[in-house]
Amino acid sequence: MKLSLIAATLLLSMTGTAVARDLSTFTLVVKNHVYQPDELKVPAGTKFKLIVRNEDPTPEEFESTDFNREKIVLPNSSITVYVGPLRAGSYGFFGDFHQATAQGRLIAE
Ligand SMILES: [Cu+2]
Repeated sequence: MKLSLIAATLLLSMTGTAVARDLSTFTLVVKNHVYQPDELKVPAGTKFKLIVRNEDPTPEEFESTDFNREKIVLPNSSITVYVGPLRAGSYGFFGDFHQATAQGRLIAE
C-alpha cells in the first residue's frame, strides 16, 4: 500500500480511538489463512470496533475495498480497526496475503 494510505489509515485509527470506549466490539480470527467467522453480523448505522486476531505463524493483511480498510496483522497478534457507520448490506473483506482462502463478509443490519 502507499504511504499516503498508511498515513490516512493511521489518522483514521487515531480519530477512532477518541470515541472508542463505548463502541460494540466484534472479533475475527484468522487461522489456517481462513477467517472465523467468515460471516459476521454487525449493526448498521453506527460505528463499531473490530478486532482481528492472527493465529497463523505468518503475517496477514486485513483488507476491505467495500469499507476501505487495510492493516497488517502480525503472526500471533491482534489489530483493532474502527468501521462504520455502514448502511445495511453486505461488505466483503479478505486477507490480502492469502486471498484464495481468506475471504469473509460483514453483514450490516
Ligand atoms: Cu493490501
